[in-house]
Amino acid sequence: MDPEIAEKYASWCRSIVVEASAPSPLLAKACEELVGGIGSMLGRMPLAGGTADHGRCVLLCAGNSSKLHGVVEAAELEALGEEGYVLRTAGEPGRPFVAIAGHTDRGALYGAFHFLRLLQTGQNLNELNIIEKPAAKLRMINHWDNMDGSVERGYAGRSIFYRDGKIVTDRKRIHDYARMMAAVGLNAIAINNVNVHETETNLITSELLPSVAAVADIFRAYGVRLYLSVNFASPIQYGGLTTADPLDPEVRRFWAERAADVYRHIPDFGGFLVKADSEFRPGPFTYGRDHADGANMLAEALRPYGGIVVWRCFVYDCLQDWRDRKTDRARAAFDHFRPLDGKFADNVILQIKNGPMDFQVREPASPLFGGLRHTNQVLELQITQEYTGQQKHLCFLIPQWKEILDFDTYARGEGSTVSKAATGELFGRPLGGIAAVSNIGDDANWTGHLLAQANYYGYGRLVWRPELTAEQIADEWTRITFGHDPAVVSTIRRMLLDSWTIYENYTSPLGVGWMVNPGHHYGPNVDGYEYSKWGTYHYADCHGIGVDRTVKSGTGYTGQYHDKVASRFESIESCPDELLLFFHHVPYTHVLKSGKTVIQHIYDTHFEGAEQVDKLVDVWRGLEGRIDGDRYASVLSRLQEQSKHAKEWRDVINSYFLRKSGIADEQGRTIY
Ligand code: BDP
Repeated sequence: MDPEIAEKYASWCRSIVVEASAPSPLLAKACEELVGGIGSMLGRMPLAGGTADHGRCVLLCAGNSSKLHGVVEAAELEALGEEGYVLRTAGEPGRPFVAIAGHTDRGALYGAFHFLRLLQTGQNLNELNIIEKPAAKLRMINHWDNMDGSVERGYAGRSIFYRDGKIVTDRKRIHDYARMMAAVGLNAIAINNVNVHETETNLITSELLPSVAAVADIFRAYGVRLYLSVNFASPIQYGGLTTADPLDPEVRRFWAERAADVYRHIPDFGGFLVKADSEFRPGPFTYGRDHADGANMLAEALRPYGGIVVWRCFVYDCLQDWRDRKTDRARAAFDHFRPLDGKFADNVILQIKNGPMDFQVREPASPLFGGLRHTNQVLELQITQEYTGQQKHLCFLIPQWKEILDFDTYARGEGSTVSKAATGELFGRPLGGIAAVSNIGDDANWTGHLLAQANYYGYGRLVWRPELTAEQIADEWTRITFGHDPAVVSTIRRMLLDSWTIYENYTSPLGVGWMVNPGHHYGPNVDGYEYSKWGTYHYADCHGIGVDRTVKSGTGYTGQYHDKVASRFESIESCPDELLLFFHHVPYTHVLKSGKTVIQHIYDTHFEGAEQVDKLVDVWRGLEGRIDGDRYASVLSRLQEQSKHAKEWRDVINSYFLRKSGIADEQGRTIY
């Protein structure tokens, strides 16, 4: 830190004064974080305790306090709700202080982290007046961690939670992780894979609940609630029953008992997360019941304790080949859940993936946003880079998420964004929020690719304040992580901001998706999913490519959107280029809005994308000596791998389309 700024900060931060009506563990943590954070940044430990009567200080308050008199009024505090805070510079001349005030201790904790962020990003403290509260109530992380220690779609080492069928006993990493979640404003975590494997995941049994409770304690200390993924067939598995039929009284009794047991161990348990009737997971369909029956049964079991059911909408028949074009995997979530709108209990939230397929590099927003009016919903994003380079490639996902959040569904006229639908604001729903699949593991730097940390960080920041720009988030993360050297900041910020476009350039073109190796989903394989049953096709032949999802001649998917959106996607003229092949089957000679033909666009973007990655390597090399050697080397080696791999992508895709179309590259470049 610049010594002059450090000196200024030190003058404010000599002591932390804590004010609360009652002692609170969360407030104690907030104070601990301030002391530790300030101490490590300034090299001088502030004094915790003391009074605000001597010189400058930081005043940390939960609830009303006489010290806030004339600084933050009671009504203003109350308006902050459960999680908001005020950061304000106040006090008499000669005795000024910075107030960090929440209506609750949780608000004060988030305020403390915000204060630390101000120091990390070099802000002036003299005239602070910041008032914040989160846009989304539920700000959740889903872990796809398995109890054998593996992580489904994990690219950053092994699970921090499990080893050999048990919860780890050394929980230091979990503790650090809880701090990290709170630092970016997250408040909920599901700690096990949505694919709850029968034989090993028995976290809701009396045997394992004590260790689950110990993990819940760690998260609670930082304001994070614990959730568990459950297997819909648990009554058969652990209950000795022969059915999991949601309307069966014995099944209902089983779940009521499990819920009671869970809450005996974890009184503030969040609830269950459920993947049912999807990709071989059991569900209500087996018993001729629908998903409202299934979700409501669990909701009833959790209701006495204030728990909720987070029920996933990622439901489709993965064994259905729809080459007859009568069905379409993209349609599945809407077709299943729209008819059930209004039938879910009020403690059920439907968790909807951002797009209708599955976390591809580019998809339109799911039509369920704006399509469900009487149902709580939560947006599901994927931080882990399953289809976006698996944390070997650089892909900063905030711009992608922003496009989704800002997508206008027109459900209630202009301005009916996905963000408002997910938070519950659009239809006045009591529950709502955003969930995302974690990208962390036990790698020392958490995320494998160091720069992939920016996705986790940015996720937290964005769900707190969706109006933050990708630029702001990239800038913040870079400064917090690497300091303020202007060359470092501008280089890394630019790399992050360009990376999604670069990745898209050399991978699946124009929204068509899926040209990856089946199974592990890393690397190019143009026809890998073209002749299988997963419903993920591009229909390339010698004439053209793309999926006709129009009402007029295709699968009718466009009709799931509200009129204004539907007609934009339905017509080739108004469909945005970047989604053209998601919605339309066109000849290779079709001319895009950019003026290029589809085939030339494919060639150009693939050559360009691979070159752009080479440039990323070059600009990163320019930072040698400006950042520490370890981090420099670790990012460099990932970028070098990306550069090699981007060329493989380029060559596989370009040669495939050259052979399919028989149309040469206008620029005569070599295509292998
Ligand atoms: C897909 C993943 C698969 C997950 C599934 C899901 O490939 O591993 O189980 O999503 O979200 O993206 O349930």
